[in-house]
Amino acid sequence: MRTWKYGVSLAESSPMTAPLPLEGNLYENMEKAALYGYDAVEFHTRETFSFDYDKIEQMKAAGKGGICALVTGRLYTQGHLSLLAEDPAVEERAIAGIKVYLDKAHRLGTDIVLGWAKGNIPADGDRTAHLQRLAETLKILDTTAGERGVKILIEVINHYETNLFNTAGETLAFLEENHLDNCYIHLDTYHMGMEEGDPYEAIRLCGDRLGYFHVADNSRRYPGSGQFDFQKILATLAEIHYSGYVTVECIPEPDRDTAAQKAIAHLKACEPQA
Ligand code: LER
Ligand code: MN
Repeated sequence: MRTWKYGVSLAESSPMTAPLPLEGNLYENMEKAALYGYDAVEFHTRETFSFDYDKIEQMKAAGKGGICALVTGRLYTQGHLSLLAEDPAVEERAIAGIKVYLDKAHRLGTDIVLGWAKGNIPADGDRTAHLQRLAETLKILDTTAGERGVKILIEVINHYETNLFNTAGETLAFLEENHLDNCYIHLDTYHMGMEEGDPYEAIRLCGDRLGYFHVADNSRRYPGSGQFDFQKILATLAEIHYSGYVTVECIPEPDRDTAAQKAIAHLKACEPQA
């Protein structure tokens, strides 16, 4: 029987409006997540965060969870850096920042999520030229990721939040055309609900290029609180032999602990039998 790997999102500090169920100290939350039945936490942090690598190793060995991904979004939201920045000095600092995440992910034995930190194409910008520049930048990072044995998980995000990589098809074509072999697709049920005509076909389209998967229900509250069919979603992931993490990234309502606990209970109840 296949085993599912579940993660839950965490930041040291996060408002109740953000879709991160857990908040606070990394190590305490790794332990809490493990207690709730998760295999790991996804950590949203700055590239400067100082990890206690020995402690994390000890916790992993003791079955007290691990880290399933480092999320780079704060490089953009707090550091105001992005790979598509118009100012070359800002772009350089963004590349350097992502390389620091890659180094840390390598030491932790995990992967990195690249979403907002890729940036946006300016409203009056030449789309083809910007995509070409992003491809060249990602090629550099793809090489570093390969050397570190780390995957770059490129999140497909709805068009209200970003103006590129809004669908699985668009993102897959970009990765394939540019031979970005260490970059993988990261889908999120919340964004798929807005952008994909058929979310199950989107999963099938990604196939073995699907590297990571976020789950929230249609209102972005915990899976099981709304209309999405998680039995069918997990069955489709099983169909493509997806072996990565299924990570809960949902609004912490009615409260953080209830959201995290109800989410995993629902996902486990939806796992395909046999
Ligand atoms: C991040 O994983 C995400 O899904 C974005 O919508 C930012 O919240
Ligand atoms: Mn997401």
